[in-house]
Amino acid sequence: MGEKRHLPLFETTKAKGKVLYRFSAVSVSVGICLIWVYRVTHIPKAGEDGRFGWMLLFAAELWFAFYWFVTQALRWSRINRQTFKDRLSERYENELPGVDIFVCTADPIIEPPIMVMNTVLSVMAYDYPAEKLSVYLSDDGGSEFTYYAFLEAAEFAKHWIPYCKKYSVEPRSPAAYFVSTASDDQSQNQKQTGDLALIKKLYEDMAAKIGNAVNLGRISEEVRSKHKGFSRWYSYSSKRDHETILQIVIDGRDPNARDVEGCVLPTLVYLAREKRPQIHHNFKAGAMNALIRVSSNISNGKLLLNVDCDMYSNNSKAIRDALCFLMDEEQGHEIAYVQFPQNFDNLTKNELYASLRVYFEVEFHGLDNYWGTLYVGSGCFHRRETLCGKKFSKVNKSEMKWEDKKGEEIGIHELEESSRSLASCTYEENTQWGKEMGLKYGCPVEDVITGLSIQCRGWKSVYCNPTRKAFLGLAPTTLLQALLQHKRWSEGNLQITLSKYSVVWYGHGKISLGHQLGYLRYNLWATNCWATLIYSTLPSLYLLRRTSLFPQISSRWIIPFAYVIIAKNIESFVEYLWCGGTSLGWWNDQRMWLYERTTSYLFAFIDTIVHYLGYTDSAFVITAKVADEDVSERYEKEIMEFGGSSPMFTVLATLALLNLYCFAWFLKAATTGTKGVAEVYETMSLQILLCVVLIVINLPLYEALYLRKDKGKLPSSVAFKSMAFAGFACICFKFLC
Ligand SMILES: *[C@@H]1O[C@H](CO)[C@@H](O)[C@H](O)[C@H]1NC(C)=O
Ligand SMILES: CC(=O)N[C@H]1CO[C@H](CO)[C@@H](O)[C@@H]1O
Repeated sequence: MGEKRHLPLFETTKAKGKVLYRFSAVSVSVGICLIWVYRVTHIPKAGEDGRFGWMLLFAAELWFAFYWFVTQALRWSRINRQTFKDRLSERYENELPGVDIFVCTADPIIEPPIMVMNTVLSVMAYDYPAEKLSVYLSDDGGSEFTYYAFLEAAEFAKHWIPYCKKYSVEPRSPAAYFVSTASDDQSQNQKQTGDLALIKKLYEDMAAKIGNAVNLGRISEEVRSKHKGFSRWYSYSSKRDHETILQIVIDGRDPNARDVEGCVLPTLVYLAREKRPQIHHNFKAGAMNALIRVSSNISNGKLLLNVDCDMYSNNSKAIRDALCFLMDEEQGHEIAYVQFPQNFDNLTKNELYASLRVYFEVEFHGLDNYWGTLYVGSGCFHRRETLCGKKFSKVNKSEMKWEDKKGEEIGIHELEESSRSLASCTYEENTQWGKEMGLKYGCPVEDVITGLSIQCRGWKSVYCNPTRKAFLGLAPTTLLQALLQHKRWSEGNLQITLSKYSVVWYGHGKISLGHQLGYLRYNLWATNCWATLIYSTLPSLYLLRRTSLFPQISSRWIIPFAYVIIAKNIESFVEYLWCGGTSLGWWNDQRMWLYERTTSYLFAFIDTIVHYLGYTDSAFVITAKVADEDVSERYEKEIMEFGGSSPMFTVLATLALLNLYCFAWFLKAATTGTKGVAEVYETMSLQILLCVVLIVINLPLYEALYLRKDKGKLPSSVAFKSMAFAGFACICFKFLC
């Protein structure tokens, strides 16, 4: 035993491919310096055409170089971590801490109750002692339907959990499990086939009941009379105005709360915190803080897990993975949280709208090298104490072990009653909640800022990314959704940069330089819009005037440009394939890179500035249109969705058309003009290449403008506007400027 104590519960290894990567990084940085030298020594003279464009391009290149340097901080040293769950069980099986799991939902229409219940069921069925497990559903929609679905799920869980344990099924979200059994049915024996049919029938009954209630738009009187909890909705007036609704649906301590095999069930709690129109509710951060307080009164687990309502657990042992870090004798007491990656269940093969693949497969492994993983709001295990504001201390260590509750047993009604006040909307007045305690308020990416403040209090964090993904959610399935998601992220991150929580000053002296750069990579997302806009318009526009902004093809200065372009792209291509993507996926990723930077980031940047100037209303009112039924069909076929008239689409179409017009004009002039064709190509080759790449990457957009007939094409209003803008810009640039 004494020997074994010294074997750690987790191990850290260096990622492969470091030498090759570092060589390419160093050589690219040499190339970048040469480009600067060229720019500085070849500035067009005053009065010569292109001087202004030259300066702008140089500024864009300086920015790109700076940002490129920042991203290298996430790649320089990458590490992987492995856990040893068998050692954990051997040593601590009886001392495992209580775990409180928070599932947050906000809207029964956008987040259908049946999907939410699959997530709830998947986390209820974790391979973990049920008496130590509690699941809390925070329903910011305050919806009776979600509550009803929750009651039905609690009934179904009595069959589902024993079934999962008996046959060790994976994954434990019923919907995902039934899909996986449909494709392989060899693995089951006779008995299981029978049980499977039975459980599937039960699931379908449950889904049908929930679906019926939602479709009817009401809960039947029969159901209402059976569950006293519905009486809480008598005083309910709207989702923005109601008292706290809190129900302990399954009380784990109750000897009658057993599954069909007679085993203990996890505690299950429904919470819709109090909402009043005049009091700000702070979105998800507010919901999380209410959950932290309510759960401390009911189960008070030492470990908290929060998941978004679409992120079901795909690995029933994930809690044990997290505990391997937090209970490690050597380093565990320094670790505040364990973040898992966000993976998606419904990506198509070539990831038309990109995914977070490179972030989570490459960059987070680099951040982890600084013990500095970001908290990204879902799939994260926290120590309760740290989330409640505890500073790291070497002396006063945090224990992550089970402690029996002392004191008298409180009845369930008293417990509900006392917990209810903790979720009232005035509870936080004059407290540190939202500031030093719990998740921080006032930023669209409250999770990132919360993670940073934990790290600045001296704690470490860990990134756990096993091959088999622990959580699977839903990725956006339309272009607009994807762009809006990135707008929200980049806007929140830019706000952090400009706030008192900016890593530059807030993190100064508290976290390492590399770690700060790692944060900056995300915090400065939005700022990329300007350089990208310059690069995707100016070189093409200067084609119209036949002004060259790059070295000639025969000049030696072309070499650094060519090298940086080629090496950078090969590197990102190889990296993408190495993370498990496809070649076409990489190409789609490049397109999304361009689209995000020229719309999401631009709008995020402008909105942030407008916000700082004191205007509260967003400059752009962007509404996501409700998708029609063929949207998912087109998504499966990987046809880009441009339906809906958003200003974002106008920007995209204008940029795409601008490049097309410039190229067409240039071609016509070059072939009929007086200047020798060869000479034109000789001096303008890089500009032509850039323009052609921009045109090729925009092919799906031209198609949506001119060729498609389905509902996902660009609306004609957007088409006219963008044609006018692009044409106007070209004419102005050619003749007026
Ligand atoms: C999800 O879990 C299943 C096993 O149940 C596994 O086969 C699959 O690869 C996992 N999905 C991902 C994306 O890792
Ligand atoms: C490719 C894929 O799995 N698409 C699915 C993504 O999720 C939506 C909503 O659940 C499904 O309708 C799609 O079929």
